[in-house]
Amino acid sequence: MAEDRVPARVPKKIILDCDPGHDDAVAMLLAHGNPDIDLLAVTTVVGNQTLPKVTRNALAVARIAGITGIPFAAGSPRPLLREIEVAEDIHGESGLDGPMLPEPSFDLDERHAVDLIIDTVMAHEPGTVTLVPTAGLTNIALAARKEPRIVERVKEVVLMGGGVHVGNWSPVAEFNIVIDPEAADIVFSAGWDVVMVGLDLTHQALATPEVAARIAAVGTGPAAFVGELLDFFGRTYQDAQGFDAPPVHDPCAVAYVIDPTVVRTVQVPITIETKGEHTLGMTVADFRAPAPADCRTSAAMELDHGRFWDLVVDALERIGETPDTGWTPRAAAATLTDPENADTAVTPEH
Ligand code: PIR
Ligand code: CA
Repeated sequence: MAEDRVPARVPKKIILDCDPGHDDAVAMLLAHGNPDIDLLAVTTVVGNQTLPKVTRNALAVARIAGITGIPFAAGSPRPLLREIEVAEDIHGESGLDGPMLPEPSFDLDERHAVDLIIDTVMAHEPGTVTLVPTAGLTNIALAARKEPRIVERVKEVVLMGGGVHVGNWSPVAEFNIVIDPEAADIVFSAGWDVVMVGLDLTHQALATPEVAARIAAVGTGPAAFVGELLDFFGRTYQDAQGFDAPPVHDPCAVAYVIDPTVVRTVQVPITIETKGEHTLGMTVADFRAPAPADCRTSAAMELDHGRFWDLVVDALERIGETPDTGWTPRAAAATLTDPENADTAVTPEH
């Protein structure tokens, strides 16, 4: 039959380097639930919160999402040169405030994230592994310096960070770039292909009330968890930046890997400002002329909002209910615990 001759779609192999982080958690769920992604490893780096906090959060999200059988490793506890700067106003004291978080159900890989990234890239065929950083670029820069052969071997780097016409941590700089501008400089100038999924794009990925309703309608534990994440994220984004609906940045990078037609990109030379007094961490995009033929950087400019959220909802539907999440929805917890303990994770007794 004709169908037999249709080649099976080969899932795209990715390493997610993150700092969960509400939107990082959604990126993990999308990568795990989408059949066109083969999630090889998850690595963490200081960013939205300290390294121990974001690493714990990554393991908690893994348990809720039912991610097992792949390595998770902790990476750099501070930027290359700068002091640590966390995004507590947006992500809270834990880095993932809002839902209660279960204890992790498996241990970290013993390797440093930088070594896990290098080992994973070198263990796969050249041109098959995509790096998806959704945090400061410290681990990725260190990996490129420690084992320069990964620069040629990686398929491309699809990162959430930066922006062409917009900042969020300063008027012109985005958090993931400005917290470690030297690392960003190394990554953008290394010579591999870099797709900058920046704020121009991610500020279109708004979790509107309609989106929240679609996620709630999935009706599973992991979907309810995303609902609680977005509730908290929506409130802090309203308070801190006056957004009516929160922009869910990090899954946009994963969505681009799944289906590049969901995102319109333009090839443009991009350099990182590492010295500016008012412009530190700016991703300087040169639109004066068409990009030269050897330009290896591009910027994401336009999102298909409907198809992006279709991908997220579809991933949650495929994940379905997960066994042993150790997670209790807030609404259920309120009836199971007395208010004094409302902030401690509880496992209901059946
Ligand atoms: C989001 C982040 C940091 C600060 C703010 N204000 C909002 C985190 C997200 O996890 C995302 O990766 C990126 N950094 C967006 O700037
Ligand atoms: Ca992030």
